[in-house]
Amino acid sequence: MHTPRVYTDCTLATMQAAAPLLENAAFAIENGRISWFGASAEVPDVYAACSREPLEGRLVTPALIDCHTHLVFGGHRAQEFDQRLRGTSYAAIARSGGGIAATVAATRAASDDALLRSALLRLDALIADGVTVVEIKSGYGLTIDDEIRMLRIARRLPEHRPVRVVTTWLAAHALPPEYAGRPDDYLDEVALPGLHIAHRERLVDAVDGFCETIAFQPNHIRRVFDAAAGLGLPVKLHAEQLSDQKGALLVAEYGGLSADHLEYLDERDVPRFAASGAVAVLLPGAFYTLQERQRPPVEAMREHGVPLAVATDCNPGSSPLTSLRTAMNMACVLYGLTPEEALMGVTRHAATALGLQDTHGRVAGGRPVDLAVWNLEHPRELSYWQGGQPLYRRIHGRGTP
Ligand code: DI6
Ligand code: FE
Repeated sequence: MHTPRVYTDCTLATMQAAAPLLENAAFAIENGRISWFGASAEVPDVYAACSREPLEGRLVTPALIDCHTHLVFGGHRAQEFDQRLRGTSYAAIARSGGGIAATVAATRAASDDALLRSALLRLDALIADGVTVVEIKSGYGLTIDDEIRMLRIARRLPEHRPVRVVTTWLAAHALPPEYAGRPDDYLDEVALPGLHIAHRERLVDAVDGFCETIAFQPNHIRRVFDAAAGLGLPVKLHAEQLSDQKGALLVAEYGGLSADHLEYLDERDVPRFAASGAVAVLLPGAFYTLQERQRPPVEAMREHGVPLAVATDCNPGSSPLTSLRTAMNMACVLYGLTPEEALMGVTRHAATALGLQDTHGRVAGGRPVDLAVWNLEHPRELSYWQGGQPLYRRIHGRGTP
């Protein structure tokens, strides 16, 4: 039995629908769980003898969740950034053998140690922004062994940092050169048997695909989703990033966790997507980096009650972004989210996108405690400030991250 600890004098963003923001708030932690929260002036008598820490008016939020990243990869693609600024398109670079294929070559060539070290550097940047749960995808190995290697390295990160890692099988990310023109063979020989092996080794929390003209078509994604369903694994999809492939409707049909990107989602498909309950994960870092013009149909999704999450999509090609607060700022400035929606998008809705809604993303009695304390007064400042290091500290209980 651990003595409870009481924190007072904070502004508490609970992310609960009923009382989202409590001013002059306090909370108590017992055995790694939130045992009470409420007004600073009303701390129950049972906590009278406990040690108290005043937070001096600081903002407290649930620790942040980055629900879409490709954090483990070899090398970088700064030269492609240069090429794009000179007018070559992302798709043209991909077709000429650069793009994802370039990172696949660099990832295959990198040692486990090199992959781990570079992922830790990016993870440290996310952590400095208050992130404690990170989703990480495979997808730069594209052989059974290299895809599994990526997920193993992702799963090792919590041995080095106090985070929780959720891993996603994304072998259907791009067609490796050795399978050019033979997507079904690639699925038969790599993506699908590899999924079975990785699942058996308990390395897979969910299954993803890149549904795009330059990647896999809906009929291929169906094969991947059928395999996931056969294993009882949830699905998600890179959908409608560069064109409307009706990927979001596939996610809806399979009862998936989320459809991610959605710039080219047709407004007329929003009601069906909304009815599925899946989360729309907005990735404004990719939109910004690729200088896209078409925005996701945010207003229609809002109207139909689609939960909107926000993530970095940290990857070496379309979104070399390691700041979730910057993604929040971009979601507000580029997509018109409110700062409240952006914070929901990296807490409550991000948790739902990972199937963690019962334990993460909200402040509620009895839940494991995982909180971020900020040198800020109001939640909207999280989306407002650009750069800087407003994180004061993290509070997490035994048994968490
Ligand atoms: N996420 C992805 O997986 C692709 N685009 C995106 O936003 C490609 C990533 C890459 O270019 O490496
Ligand atoms: Fe992505």
